[in-house]
Amino acid sequence: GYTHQGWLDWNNGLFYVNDEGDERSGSVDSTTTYVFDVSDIYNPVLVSAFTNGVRSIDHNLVFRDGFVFEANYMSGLRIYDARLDPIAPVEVGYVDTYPAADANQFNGAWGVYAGLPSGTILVGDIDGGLFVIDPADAMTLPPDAFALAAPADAAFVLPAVDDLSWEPSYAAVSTALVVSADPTLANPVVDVGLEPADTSFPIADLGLATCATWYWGLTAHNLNGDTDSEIRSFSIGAVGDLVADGTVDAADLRRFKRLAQVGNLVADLDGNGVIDAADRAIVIGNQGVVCP
Ligand SMILES: [Ca+2]
Ligand SMILES: [Ca+2]
Ligand SMILES: [Ca+2]
Ligand SMILES: [Ca+2]
Repeated sequence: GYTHQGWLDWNNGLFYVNDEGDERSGSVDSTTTYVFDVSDIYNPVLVSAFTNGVRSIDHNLVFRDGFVFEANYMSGLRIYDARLDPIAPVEVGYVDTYPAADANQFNGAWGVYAGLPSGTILVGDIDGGLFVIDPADAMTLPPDAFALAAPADAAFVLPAVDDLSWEPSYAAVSTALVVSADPTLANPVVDVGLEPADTSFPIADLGLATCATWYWGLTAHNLNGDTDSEIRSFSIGAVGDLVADGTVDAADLRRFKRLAQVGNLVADLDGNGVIDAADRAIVIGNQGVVCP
């Protein structure tokens, strides 16, 4: 290889490094940049390498505010989002300053500057000259696909303790959580905006009716479009279905007693702040109720 240049992410103790020899020598198939952990400066460790799958050479890079901006010769400016996983940045945009080709040769962009207060990116191109780029205009891809985590599809939940959870979506600038009684998420009863880094939401905070099945999904958004998750369902049993399985029975009464013994307010079924005979009466009164 030929180690050319790099930039520090001070917060994470990482050093992003361009090797401009690996693509030429054939030791890698596509543009590859390396990440070193330099939090112990006397013991740097190569922790990962990342690629965008394009066949060009990486030359100069700048790290700023969680993004890696690279001047990658024939493939131009490449922008990687390192905010969610600093050792596995994901390409979220580009401006190909050398449209004629993407080979591993020394034409195109070889300098990048990301230090302007405005956030404007400057790129020097051997053939095309100076490019002045608003990174928002370079974001060319919608957010990455992402999976829902929990609960499992069609599971029963206990709203007082269970959360909805999911993977983050790279390159999202906002995320919406939608809950509906309809399997297509039409007419949502919940449509709440979240931060892209949020990966869970308490079911209790959704204010959903009990004895019902609910459908949920998320949409990740950025300037280039929306990426929807799958749609899953979960069901909430009758009040007192403390072993969440859709039926209120003796097992729920046993669980109520255990929760009450330790003062766990999950057993405060009427929500008045104390666990007492009134709560126990709810579990007993609902014995045999099957929901939804
Ligand atoms: Ca390289
Ligand atoms: Ca190109
Ligand atoms: Ca039950
Ligand atoms: Ca109570």
